[in-house]
Amino acid sequence: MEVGKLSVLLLFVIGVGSLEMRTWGSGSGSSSSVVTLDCGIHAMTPNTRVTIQTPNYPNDYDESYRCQWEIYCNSVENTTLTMSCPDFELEDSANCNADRLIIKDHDSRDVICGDDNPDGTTTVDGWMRLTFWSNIVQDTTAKGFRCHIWCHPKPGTINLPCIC
Ligand SMILES: *[C@@H]1O[C@H](CO)[C@@H](O)[C@H](O)[C@H]1NC(C)=O
Ligand SMILES: [Ca+2]
Repeated sequence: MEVGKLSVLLLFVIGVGSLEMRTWGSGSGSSSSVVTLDCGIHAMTPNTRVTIQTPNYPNDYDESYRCQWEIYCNSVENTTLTMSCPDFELEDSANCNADRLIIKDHDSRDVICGDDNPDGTTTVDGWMRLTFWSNIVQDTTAKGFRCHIWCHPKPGTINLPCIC
């Protein structure tokens, strides 16, 4: 894809994301006042944080649910992302074959479940992709998670303003 088309697509996704966020914030009557990211692609800047959580949190998440969050911090090469998760509880299973969270950065890929809290996980640069997946078996869900993701500048680097 051409860079121009890609940035238009990115802006569109970010635009739709923030629109839905506002709709949720005003209409859902949720007990939580925390603004959380919708599934999709999100851009952020150094020294800020975003929050993701499972649907219905702190009540149990749904069966057969998938959500992927792709997060970019500008500039990607001069930043890292660190997860801070006050709460993490997924259905536990061998090899996380049931419900799982997949955490991917440009260096590695981790699959976690149960109470294997990813708190403190730090990426190699300012990009990560988180995929939450609950299985279709009509049985176990759990409370799920809420995680904050902080973007920090790498020491000794300069973060140029985002050109997007
Ligand atoms: C990253 O940091 C280096 C070193 O400070 C700087 O020269 C470079 O321009 C920065 N790159 C971006 C894209 O911000
Ligand atoms: Ca399950």
